[in-house]
Amino acid sequence: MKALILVDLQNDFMPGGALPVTEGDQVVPLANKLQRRFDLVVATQDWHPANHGSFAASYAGKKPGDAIALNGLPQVLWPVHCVQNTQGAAFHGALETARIAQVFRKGTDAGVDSYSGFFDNGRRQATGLSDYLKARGVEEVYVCGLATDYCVRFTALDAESLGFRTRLVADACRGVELKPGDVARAIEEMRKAGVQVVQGCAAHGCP
Ligand code: VGL
Ligand code: ZN
Repeated sequence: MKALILVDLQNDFMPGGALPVTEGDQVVPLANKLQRRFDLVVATQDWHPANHGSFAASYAGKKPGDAIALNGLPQVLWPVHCVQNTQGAAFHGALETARIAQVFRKGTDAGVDSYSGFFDNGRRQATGLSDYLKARGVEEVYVCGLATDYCVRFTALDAESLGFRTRLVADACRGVELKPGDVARAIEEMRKAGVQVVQGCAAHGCP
């Protein structure tokens, strides 16, 4: 059994959003096409309280891109994004949601960020995604979405370490690229960890 994991296809990560990923919207049509090839589709949703500790605005004198320690973990500070129940946290309007069996929300604890769809960054709290997939007999996962160098990367690395055969659909992802080369380094890191990098456009066509 294989499942597709759609990572953070939310308005705030799209061009014009609060934490825009270049060409983030361009992966949505391919994400829709990919869904039709899977019996099980799940999605993650970055879902922060308004005072989240990953927001630069939560600290006097800090700006997005600054690095701090958040309860002992290294933390890059971000613009305020994906605040619970806001339009920025909603899925992109063109994303087909009818076949998404379950949405896993993350980043809900103000004291710890959560890039992976499986665990918070301290790996203390699970979202339930692993148990959900294992209960349904999933052995293989395909990961796509935003952002390649953050949430996609940590979701794929955790999937692999949890024992799922893990595929990254590279052309159905885009990255933040805070530093030039971050996306290429993230893909190499995933590959070295055992994630197989595949392309979706060749088989499914891209607009
Ligand atoms: C993400 C930065 C902060 C992501 C989420 O979805 O990759 N990046 N929160
Ligand atoms: Zn976030």
